[in-house]
Amino acid sequence: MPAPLPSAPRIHASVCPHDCPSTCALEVEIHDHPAADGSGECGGKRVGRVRGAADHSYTAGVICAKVARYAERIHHPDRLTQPLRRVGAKGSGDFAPIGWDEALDIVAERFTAAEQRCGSESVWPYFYAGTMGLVQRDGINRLRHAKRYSGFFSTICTNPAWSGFLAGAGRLAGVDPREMARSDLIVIWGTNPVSTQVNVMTHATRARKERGAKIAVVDVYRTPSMEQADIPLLIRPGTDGALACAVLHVLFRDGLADRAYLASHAADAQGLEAHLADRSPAWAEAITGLPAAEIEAFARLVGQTPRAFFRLGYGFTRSRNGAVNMHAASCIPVVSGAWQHEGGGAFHTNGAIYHWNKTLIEGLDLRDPSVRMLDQSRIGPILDGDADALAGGPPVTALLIQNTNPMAIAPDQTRVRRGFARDDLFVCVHEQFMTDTARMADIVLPATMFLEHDDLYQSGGNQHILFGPALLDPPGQCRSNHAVITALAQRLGVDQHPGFAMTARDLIDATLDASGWGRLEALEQARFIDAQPDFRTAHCLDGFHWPDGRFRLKPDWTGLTYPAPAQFGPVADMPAYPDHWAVIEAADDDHPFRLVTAPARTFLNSSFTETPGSQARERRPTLMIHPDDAAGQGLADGDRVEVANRRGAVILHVRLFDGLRRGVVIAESIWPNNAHQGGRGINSLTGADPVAPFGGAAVHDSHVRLRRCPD
Ligand SMILES: Nc1nc2c(c(=O)[nH]1)N[C@H]1C(S)=C(S)[C@@H](COP(=O)(O)OP(=O)(O)OC[C@H]3O[C@@H](n4cnc5c(=O)[nH]c(N)nc54)[C@H](O)[C@@H]3O)O[C@H]1N2
Ligand SMILES: Nc1nc2c(c(=O)[nH]1)N[C@H]1C(S)=C(S)[C@@H](COP(=O)(O)OP(=O)(O)OC[C@H]3O[C@@H](n4cnc5c(=O)[nH]c(N)nc54)[C@H](O)[C@@H]3O)O[C@H]1N2
Ligand code: SF4
Ligand SMILES: [Mo]
Repeated sequence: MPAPLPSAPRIHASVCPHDCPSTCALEVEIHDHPAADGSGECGGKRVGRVRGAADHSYTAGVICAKVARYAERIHHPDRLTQPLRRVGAKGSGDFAPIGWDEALDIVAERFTAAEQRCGSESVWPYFYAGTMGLVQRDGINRLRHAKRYSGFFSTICTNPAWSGFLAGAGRLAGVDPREMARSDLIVIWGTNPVSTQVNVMTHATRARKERGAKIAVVDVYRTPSMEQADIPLLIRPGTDGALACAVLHVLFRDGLADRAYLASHAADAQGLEAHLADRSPAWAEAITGLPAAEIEAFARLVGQTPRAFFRLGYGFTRSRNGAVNMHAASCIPVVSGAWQHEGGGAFHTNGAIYHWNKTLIEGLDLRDPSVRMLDQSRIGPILDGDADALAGGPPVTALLIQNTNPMAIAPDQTRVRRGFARDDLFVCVHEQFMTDTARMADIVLPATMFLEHDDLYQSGGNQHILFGPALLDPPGQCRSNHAVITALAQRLGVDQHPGFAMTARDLIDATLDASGWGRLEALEQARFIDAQPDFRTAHCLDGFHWPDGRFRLKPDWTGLTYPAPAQFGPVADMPAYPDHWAVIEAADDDHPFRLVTAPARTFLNSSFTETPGSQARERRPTLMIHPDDAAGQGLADGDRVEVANRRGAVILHVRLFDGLRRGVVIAESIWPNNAHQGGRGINSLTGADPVAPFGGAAVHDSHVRLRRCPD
């Protein structure tokens, strides 16, 4: 008897939970699946197609291919569905199923034992943005504050970018990104939106179609975004400060600086002009590799286009001079005066517009500021016992990990591995898949996916607040992060905080209310809140976010106090004005190449590396190299090559590619370790030394040498 056809799918509103600035509003098809026994009964609900919401003004019906295929991920046969206990050696992958109660009891016992031995700071809750939902991502902080466990400086992604933007504008907000559609020049700087946040292209290409706008892309290789650009600006990694200085030089030199605007809206314009006198396009050509004539032409177009929109990404800040480069680029639309015009100005992120009160979610009322904070990016040195990275406190002997995969994505993997392999370290990983990190755990707990739990989302790359409801029963025994945190708080005797007694829904409702965004019911009805500030505010017409309202062309780096309470790295050496700060890991005789580990189009960090659609597209870990460089190294297309520096070595396959400057190589990332021959992943090559002024990982700033592997 043929199996009955699935019933017609129902469409439900949801939100993409992944770590992507777009935070797309989704429409998810869900249908009844026939039972496997052929009885004609319903065998559970399944996800069908996932689309972008057409009536959401930023998503505008468009999402990326990897999320459109989400059925592959949520119904993946390799999903973790039961708690596991390690029975073999660390990292062996030998686990046996156990019950939830037993698993949670073990975790609570081991955390208590760690605390009794070396104090509460020896336990480190370690989490990141695998889900961007405020309840499921940040609730772990409530447990941390209640128990006075070590704090978590989340540096890895945003700190160089945010501090660079803040140093000038004073606030993490910018012009409405939908205004790109009303621009005449869109400068996509150090981001590859075709791969990493597709909706930027929706609005930028609309401007091109409707107004004849030009699109410029600044990157270090010919990305899919640069392929679509009218003005490709191909530079060497870590040299954006030099490009920005030369553009500013031309603006001042050629009478294209808006001096009236500078007089009312900026500080230190005269000092900047004098400083730039010898930062000419020829000077910048020598540093960036971009011909001076191309810099001149771009600078003149910027100076002559009032509606010039600078979409500043993260990629160009993942270098040791990243904060300086972000600040330098952000000075351009100030000096040209573009900020005053509709369709002009700058946008990096909208983090500041949401004014959340997260006291209930994070237990901020329990926070003790004297408890030590540990730097996310330095997990390698921290687990490896580095006294400086441990901030003078006890060793970390217990980890609780949610929403992140540090055994693949954190820099300085040689030390990360050594740390995770320690016999005296207890590790609990709450995950959806058996990731590289879960494989190193003592206890693995199975986690829900976004369609299986309730959560609240904000968009960094646009201006919306959205609710993502639980639409499906979780497979097997999966539990949400909120459920795990609450169960651990009970076992550890710290569940008095009201946040532990509430459901995720109640936490969302109360947080919306406390933050001035109304109640959950209203959000559910409306599906999303457009939180865009008005035009005057967004364009800083009445001033930037400093007491005197003036954009800081000469930033006070040591005076910044956000995004972290403490500064790291060589802050005192940061240049006073925009400049090329030569702290990058320059090529040398032993390491003639500079490596950038840009994102792969159908992976999201290390997520989606498990889905067949993404694996088929990305094929295998690859090194893109200029054909002339390859010839010089005796490398041919398809050869295996060992890429190495003092931190480690990785084996990749060569792909000849002429869309980059000589001496630059690209490895689109982040593959699981075991996808590489030898089991070493790309972050074996990247450094964990902190980026000034607030830490971060310079994952696009490594020098390497190449050696052809014998056949
Ligand atoms: N498909 C996909 N989408 C993603 C991700 C992913 O891994 N894959 N990651 C997500 C996350 S966590 C984030 S934070 C965002 C980040 O998204 P982006 O802001 O786009 O930042 P990156 O992904 O680091 O890099 C973007 C581009 O920066 C370029 N780049 C590197 N160094 C330099 C430089 O020195 N100068 C210039 N001008 N360009 C440089 C890289 O070549 C790359 O093309 O994307 C999110 N979206
Ligand atoms: N070489 C190199 N390294 C990089 C980067 C780079 O460009 N190059 N990019 C850096 C950047 S920008 C970032 S943000 C980091 C990101 O690195 P990660 O934070 O590790 O991001 P993902 O690899 O996406 O891992 C998220 C994990 O969370 C899990 N997860 C998702 N939702 C949930 C949930 O609800 N509950 C639980 N318990 N787990 C969940 C997923 O299964 C996934 O394994 O990587 C950084 N590392
Ligand atoms: S573009 Fe980003 S936010 Fe949108 S569906 Fe893809 S990963 Fe999610
Ligand atoms: Mo990120």
